[in-house]
Amino acid sequence: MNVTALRTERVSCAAFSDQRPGTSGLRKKVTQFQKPHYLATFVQAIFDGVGDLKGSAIALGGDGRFFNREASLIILRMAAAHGIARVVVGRGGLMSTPAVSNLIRQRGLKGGIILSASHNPGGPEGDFGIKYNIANGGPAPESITEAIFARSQSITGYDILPEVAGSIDLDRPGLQNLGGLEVEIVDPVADYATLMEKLFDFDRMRSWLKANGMLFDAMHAITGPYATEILRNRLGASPASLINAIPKPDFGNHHPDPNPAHAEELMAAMWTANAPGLGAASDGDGDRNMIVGPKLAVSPSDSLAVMTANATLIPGYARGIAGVARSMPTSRAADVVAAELGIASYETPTGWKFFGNLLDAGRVTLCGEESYGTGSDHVREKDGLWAVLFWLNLLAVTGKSVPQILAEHWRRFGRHYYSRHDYEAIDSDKANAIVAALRQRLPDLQARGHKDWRIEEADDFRYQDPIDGSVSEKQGLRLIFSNGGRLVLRLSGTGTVGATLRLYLERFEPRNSVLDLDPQAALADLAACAEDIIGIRKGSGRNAPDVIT
Ligand code: VG1
Ligand code: CO
Repeated sequence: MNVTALRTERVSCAAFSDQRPGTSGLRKKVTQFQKPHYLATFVQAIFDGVGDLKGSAIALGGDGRFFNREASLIILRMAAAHGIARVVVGRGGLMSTPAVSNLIRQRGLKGGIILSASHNPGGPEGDFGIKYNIANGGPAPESITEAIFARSQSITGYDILPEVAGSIDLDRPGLQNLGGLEVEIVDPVADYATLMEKLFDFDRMRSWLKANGMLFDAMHAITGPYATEILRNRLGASPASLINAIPKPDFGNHHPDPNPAHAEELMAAMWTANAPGLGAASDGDGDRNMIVGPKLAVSPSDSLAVMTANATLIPGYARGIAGVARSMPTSRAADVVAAELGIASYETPTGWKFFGNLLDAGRVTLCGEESYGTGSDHVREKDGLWAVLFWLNLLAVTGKSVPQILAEHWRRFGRHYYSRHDYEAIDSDKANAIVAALRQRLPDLQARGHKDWRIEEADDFRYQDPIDGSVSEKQGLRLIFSNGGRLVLRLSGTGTVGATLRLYLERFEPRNSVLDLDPQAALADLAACAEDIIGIRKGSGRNAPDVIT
């Protein structure tokens, strides 16, 4: 090969002002990422911002959405130009977020790049995203994402191996060379499936599945091949128990978001008379999960609490768990369990990156978010299929149904009625004004309220990481009521159009009170109170939330 052709090319271009990573990486419309130099400048900012990647080995995988393949090839050419030694890539450029986390950890890689906008819609008109994970397998902490952003703002160009210098076949397993860079294409599923077999009792789960059946909705996203290997091949689930299991670049035109609003097909099936014992779904990149029983959708906050209470029944956690962490807006159901079990509990800002230090330090074993995310110290990301297998294992060892497990849990610990109301893609100025107005009024809100609802505390959540001491301010406005209720308001950091306001509502009922209400009915008073105090509808001009979960 011509030696000059291998020489890297320096492309000069201007910085883009909108490359600050949000809750989970940089997410924009595909059309934005397709603009000349847009992806490349951000990748260069990652390489420069992270700092010491030259000569190291990293992972690369994506959720298969539109632009995944093109982006993978650009990143490989840039990795070669930057002097990275090896990139381990999922076949086809595909790998779920938890599997990338596992790959980084198992292979001792320096870090990894994940191409995903997670639950956001895909396709040419949809969203794309990119994020960097560090050597522990978890999302880069704010210190690193801020360094990446700072670099993106001063960038004047990037280095890339010219296309004529060679190419990579993303579908061919094994080692290939690209201008001195070793590219190793691996099976995205095998190692992850092996890890799952170590944590769970596959024999009992197999028998349970045979008797009770399940329905898993992969939402045309990345978990299709994982579910096929684990649920069908290794656990013997019937072919009919997997739906939407073929990944598509546009997710079949659906929102790959596992919640009752978006997983319609699954919900309909679980509300029929002959519903299987377990229903479940996961999101675009495979880190979220929804658990559904016959005619009952498990609230993610309850799911975390149930897992915490029952962890020792699962082989991987039989020796007990160190503690549990939840993001601030997640209901406090897990805290009640932790207190009863005498284990530690932590409250962190929204986003998995805040759990990393607690997991690394061995302070917690389980973590969860209200946004259909649960995970453990087996990786450093939330993990959709892991959560489904956890529940499957729990059902198999207890012999109880999902509704029974929930009812017994509430009778033991009380129930946190919980809901999130999302007002999506509203005008950014209006959204910011609503948040700013509430923030300003926080000191005056003490003792204000509505009927039985009296505010006891009102603050702007500030988190100090107990391990490294780093501080994160303005992580959500909290109104805590004297009757144990709570309202939280925050702006989403994953949307790509306008601003999305999230209102989180929570009300606690002790063990001996009414535990079987419909959550929306149970929270109707609090919702009225929220409108009274915060005035989202008035301020945004919307009559109702776009999505209620
Ligand atoms: C949302 C969720 C948050 C989650 C994040 C990434 O963030 O609320 O809990 O960690 O998405 O999940 P936000 O800022 O829009 O509220 V995923 O599966 O989209 O990577
Ligand atoms: Co996700």
